[in-house]
Amino acid sequence: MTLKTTPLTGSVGASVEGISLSEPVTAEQFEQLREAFLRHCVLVFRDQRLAPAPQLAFARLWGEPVVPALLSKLQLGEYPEVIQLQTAPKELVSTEAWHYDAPHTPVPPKVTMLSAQVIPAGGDTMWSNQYLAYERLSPVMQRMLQGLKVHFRAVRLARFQGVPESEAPSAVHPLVRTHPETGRKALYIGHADNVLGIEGMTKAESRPLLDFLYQHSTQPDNVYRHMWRVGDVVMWDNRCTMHYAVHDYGNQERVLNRVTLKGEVPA
Ligand SMILES: O=C(O)CCC(=O)C(=O)O
Ligand SMILES: [Fe+2]
Repeated sequence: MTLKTTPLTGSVGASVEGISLSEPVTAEQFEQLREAFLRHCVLVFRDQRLAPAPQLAFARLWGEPVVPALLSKLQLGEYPEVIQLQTAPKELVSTEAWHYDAPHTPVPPKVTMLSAQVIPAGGDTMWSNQYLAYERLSPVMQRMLQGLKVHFRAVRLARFQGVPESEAPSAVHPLVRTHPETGRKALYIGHADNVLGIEGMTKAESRPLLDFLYQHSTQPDNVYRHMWRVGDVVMWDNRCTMHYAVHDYGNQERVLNRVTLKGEVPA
């Protein structure tokens, strides 16, 4: 089988055919996958039906699996590094908002990988390209943002888990981060609930700027929207994309197994 990569939009995402992720991946295949991953930021593999053990094995090729703190309740018994996402009430879910995974931690994960088990009608996931979000700003705005630091707090996740907001973990990271492997700059932001402000600025100064950057990042021409099928595996680069889980499926069943990989301190 030869591996074939096809872009899914002009901005972000590619689908990969000609590989079975439950079988050993050769060094040559991995190099092709790595190159595609760094270029397209999101990789889609259809018809994989990947069980937890092979999902973990494939994930380990890319890095070290981590168990995110506030999600430990969702661990799969036998595989604590695999979290199972299941249908939760729309009012509660933290993921129906554009976000990076865990920017409220000192070392956010670099990769997230989902393996679709049960898919309703709907329940799409969207990704934005945060390199392009940065590159499409004017040079003057780009310069203004250099050196700014953003204060993230896991407010939505805390609500979902029933933890008091004041106890939600928080962290400060650069607003413009440089990808450690590609050297490209990306906008590091998130939904207003989770992004408290910019260090040294008043709320009145930072809020309109952060709101503009959020809107700017998530324009339709910067987004790939994935319509899930059972068996899909999707992995994304959590250093240069935000994502948004659309909750339009009421209480229909939706189950995805998720692995995240240890990242680097954003710089
Ligand atoms: O449910 C989804 O489609 C994505 C959920 C999410 O935000 C994540 O797994 O990080
Ligand atoms: Fe997420």
